[in-house]
Amino acid sequence: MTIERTLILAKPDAVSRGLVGELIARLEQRGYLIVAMRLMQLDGERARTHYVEHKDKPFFAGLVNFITSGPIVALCAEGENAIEGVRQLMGATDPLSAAPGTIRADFAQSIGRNLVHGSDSKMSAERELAIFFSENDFVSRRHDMERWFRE
Ligand code: IDP
Ligand code: MG
Repeated sequence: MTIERTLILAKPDAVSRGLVGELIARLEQRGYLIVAMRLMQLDGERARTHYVEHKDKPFFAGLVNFITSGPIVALCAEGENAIEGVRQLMGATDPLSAAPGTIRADFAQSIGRNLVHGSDSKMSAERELAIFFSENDFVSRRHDMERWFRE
C-alpha cells in the first residue's frame, strides 16, 4: 500500500460557482483525508511557477491569467495511491472527453474552465505541494487513516 499526498486546486471557476463544497465532498466520499487547506489568490509569479511545465504552450498566458483572476482553494489530500485516484475523480483535462461521473464531466464544459487541478505524478505532487504549503501547514490524520481506511 502506498499512502500518498497530492495537491488539489479548486480553480477560480470552482470558487466563484460555489462548487468548492462539491469538490471536497467527492474527495471525502472516496476516503481521501484533507491534511492541509488554504483559501488564497495567486500572484503571477507563483502561478507561473506552479504551471512551469506549460510555459512554452500557446495557452500559458491565458492559463496564468485565469488562475490568478480570483480566489482559489488549495488543498492536500492523503490516501492510498491518492495521486492517481484524484486524477480519476477529476476526469480528463477536456471535459468533453471526461468520463461521466467525474468532476469535470459533471460540472464543466471547456478545457480552459475545468474547475480543478490535481498533481499528475509523485514528483509533481511534491514540487507543487511545496509551492502552496509549508511543513507546519500539514496536520496528522493518522488516526482517521487507521480507523477508516487501513486494516
Ligand atoms: P491537467 O489540469 O488535466 O493536468 P494539463 O495538461 O496539465 O492538464 O494542463 C493544465 C491546465 O491548462 C488544464 O487544466 C487546462 O485548464 C489548461 N489547458 C490545457 N490544455 C489546454 C488547451 O489546449 N487550451 C486551453 N487550456 C488548456
Ligand atoms: Mg497537469
